[in-house]
Amino acid sequence: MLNRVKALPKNFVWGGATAAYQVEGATKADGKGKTMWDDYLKAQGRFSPDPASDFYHRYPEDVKLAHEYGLNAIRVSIAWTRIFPKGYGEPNQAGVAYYHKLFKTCIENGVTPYVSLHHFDSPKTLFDQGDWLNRKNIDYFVAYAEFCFKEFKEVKNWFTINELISLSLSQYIAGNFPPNHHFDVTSAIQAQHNELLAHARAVNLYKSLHLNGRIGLIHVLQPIYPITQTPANKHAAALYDAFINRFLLDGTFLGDYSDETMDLINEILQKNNAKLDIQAGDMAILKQAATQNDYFGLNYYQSQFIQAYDGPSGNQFNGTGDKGSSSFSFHGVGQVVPKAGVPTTDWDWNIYPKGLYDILKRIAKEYPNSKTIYITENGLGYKDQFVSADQVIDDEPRIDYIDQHLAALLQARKEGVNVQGYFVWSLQDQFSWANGYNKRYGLFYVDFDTQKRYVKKSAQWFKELADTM
Ligand code: BGP
Repeated sequence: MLNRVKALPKNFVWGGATAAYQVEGATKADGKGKTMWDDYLKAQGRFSPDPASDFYHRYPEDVKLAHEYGLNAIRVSIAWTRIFPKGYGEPNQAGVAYYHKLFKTCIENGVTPYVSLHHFDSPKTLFDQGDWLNRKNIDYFVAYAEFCFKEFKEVKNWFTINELISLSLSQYIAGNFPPNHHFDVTSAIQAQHNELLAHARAVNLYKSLHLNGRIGLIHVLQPIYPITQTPANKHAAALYDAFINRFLLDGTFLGDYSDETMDLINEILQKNNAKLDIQAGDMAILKQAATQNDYFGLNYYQSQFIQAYDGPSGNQFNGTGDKGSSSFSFHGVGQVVPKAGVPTTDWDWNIYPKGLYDILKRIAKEYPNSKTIYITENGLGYKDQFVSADQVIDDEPRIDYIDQHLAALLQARKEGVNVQGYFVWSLQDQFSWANGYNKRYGLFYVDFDTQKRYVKKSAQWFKELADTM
């Protein structure tokens, strides 16, 4: 890899990624409002979002570590409820001041902030009013975005929303995010459409303000492969791909849902007695934004192998890291099946770097409006073992994982795909939404009792890459 990264330009973006709720802690500090997670996690009793990685207080140390280990960028998100505790109303000046300090620290350390406005942490007040299923939520989001665009002028790289599909799938299909609905297909597809509208309106607004910066959104993409090449399995893969990838990609970069995409979506809706409400004027908003995105953030972790399935929907979520405990079957769409020879993580995620290469090639070919691509998340969830304070934590499997995915990225670049950056998920260990604290991703180990940071082997390796470029 060391030799191969020499092919990258000096200004290639090497980043570490974080999300406000997963790292900040301090969920009640300085006037912050509740998110949809606070009461939910408390009632669940599995783990607490406090103190998380205490980034709210320790960001100077983390930003410094990022810089020392060769990173020139960081993904952070703004907690909507630090700015507007209820999601709307008067801005909370303590929250505003915190983000000014954070961005200043990043910039002073040569670590460029890439800032998302929404990373799974909907304000509780708005969640109770229907979250993204309530069209008024779009207005609230755009007002919040407008405030941030005008206030945080030091931010030059914006993302509107992180992973629309993960949010809607986890909330309404898999049922492992609040409000825990299972296979509520109407809500899942409607939330996707409404979030796309919110993104598009924020982009259109940003462009009209003529601020000196860039904006885009982040999709997590999971290439879907038929487990065998039978017509039924191929159709199942096309259906599931439409539901989790294509609908959103069309909406984002074509500003339209193509006829082929809608045929597949309508088949899923019909088979599941579901519907989608697209209102007059919606598509014009998407169309206007489709060519205005400056870049595209692509999160990639895994691909899926699918076989045709007409039985009842059902799923088992592996939220513990007990290998082999998950299953997913979607009526009239398909069933997720293991693929011989493809290794999996303890959480049953397929390790399949070829999927990253395939999806990059597809995006470049089918969605040229995506323009510049940044890999905004990629990494391995692993049960890292702490040995002693003077011993570097050995996370060789993470190095292998990143190495293989970087190789896929470099191959796609060589073949003309315009990838300009890579953010490892995650900068430091942080809790995982539906898994808790034992699923670690960081380049830096966090002792969650003392909040001390320790270097992992992957951080040292990453620094070597950065120094070689
Ligand atoms: C993405 C999210 C991140 C992060 C990551 C790992 O979907 O944007 O916030 O959590 O996945 O996922 P998990 O924590 O479920 O392993």
